[in-house]
Amino acid sequence: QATPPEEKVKTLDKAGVLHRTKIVDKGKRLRKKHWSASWTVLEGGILTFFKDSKNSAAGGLRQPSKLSIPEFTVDLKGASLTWAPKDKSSKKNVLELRSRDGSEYLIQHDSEAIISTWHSAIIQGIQEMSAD
Ligand code: I3S
Repeated sequence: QATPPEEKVKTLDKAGVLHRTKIVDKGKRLRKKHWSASWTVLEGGILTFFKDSKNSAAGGLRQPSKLSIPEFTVDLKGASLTWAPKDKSSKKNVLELRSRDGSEYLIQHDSEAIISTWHSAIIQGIQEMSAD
């Protein structure tokens, strides 16, 4: 008797305003860091950083605008996440996300509690997307 297929585990969804900067684009280190506070959404194993906007920096946890345009989308399948080493940034609470295509992002929030929930959620997303 065949066992029923396992139900797909839902990725933990999360959204909020984070500071982020892309530092490597597909293996190529970018010359300049551009930190910005932007609306960030984790949904279905994809992390989306929306374009910086006045609204996203000031709007707290509300979605800033229907017109927000994604700037970077990171497929968490095959990605890895670590706490960034001190030489990557002088800021506190910085996460380093590496995507499978060789891009790297730094993600930061002044609140250790908030960055920790993002750390857990992204790790969970990576595990779910990368499971067989
Ligand atoms: O890796 P860097 O160059 O020290 O990154 C800093 C710069 O991006 C800096 O911009 P200016 O070069 O325009 O000053 C930013 O203001 C800093 O925040 C960056 O360093 P941290 O340590 O904050 O990631």
